[in-house]
Amino acid sequence: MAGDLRFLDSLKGKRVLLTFHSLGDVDGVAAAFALKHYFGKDRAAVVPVDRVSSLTRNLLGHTGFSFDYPSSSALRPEAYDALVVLDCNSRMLMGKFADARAYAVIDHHSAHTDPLDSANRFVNPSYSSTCEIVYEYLRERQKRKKLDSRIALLLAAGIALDSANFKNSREKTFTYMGELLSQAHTEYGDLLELLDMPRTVSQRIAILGACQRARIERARTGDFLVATSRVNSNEADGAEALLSLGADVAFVGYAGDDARISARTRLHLAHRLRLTEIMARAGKLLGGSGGGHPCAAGSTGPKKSKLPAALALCSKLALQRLEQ
Ligand SMILES: [Mn+2]
Repeated sequence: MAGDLRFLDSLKGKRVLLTFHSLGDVDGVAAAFALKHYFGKDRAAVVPVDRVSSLTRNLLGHTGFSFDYPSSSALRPEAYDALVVLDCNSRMLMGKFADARAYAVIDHHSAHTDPLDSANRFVNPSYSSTCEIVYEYLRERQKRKKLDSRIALLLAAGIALDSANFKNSREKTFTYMGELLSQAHTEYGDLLELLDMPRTVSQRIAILGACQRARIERARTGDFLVATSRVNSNEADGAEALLSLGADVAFVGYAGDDARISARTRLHLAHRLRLTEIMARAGKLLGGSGGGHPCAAGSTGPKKSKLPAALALCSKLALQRLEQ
């Protein structure tokens, strides 16, 4: 497979700028730091589009890495030879980089309807995570040379999180995790403990609010339940909570600076539901786009007033597909 990423080979020693989607998560950030170390940590740089998740900040603190620029606004793009976008293939999610010409886009999400302009592209949803793609490349290129233990820990964290603890995994994912844990000198249990962030009170309020306001619809055939709800923050946590409480599909909306919907479903319903396609249609209604994973997808757009209609569209499409 590393052959598919051979376009990265020429970047060694170059001034490479590495970035990832808006509201960066561990997977994108870890993949970026791993490649920065491989290309040459004095010349390559990592910059977030905007802020990153609190878990990501925790892990960076733990491993001692920091961004070369605090945000893309502090950046001088002319100082770099190539832009590499990780864990994202959507213009909508790239903020200031939306119109940049990237040297490469590397992602494990399904292809969005608003692709980034790039000379090279590796977008393959059969991988659990961008960290898995990047590790597969590095292990072939580095042969027996071990990774920096902190880089190995970050990559392992990215795989654990984006595979949803191996729910979205292939056999190879387990092999890679074993190799990474050994290079990180860490046991899996200790990794999970490191990634287990206690919920804040605002998260708990959002989750309970999502349950309180949930609208439950039952499919006319089968025993399927579709839940839709709205929250004032943490829509992804809300959707996950509804699923864990018994919904088969959950759509949770949020309207702040923009409108967002977070969607979740169970693995065995993923093919039937085609959640990423539902999110693409909802995203269009919101004036933006949508996509993601078969079991965890999202849409976002500027038209906040369309959020109720977009949520209604989501539940209608989900019910239709479950009743087929
Ligand atoms: Mn990812």
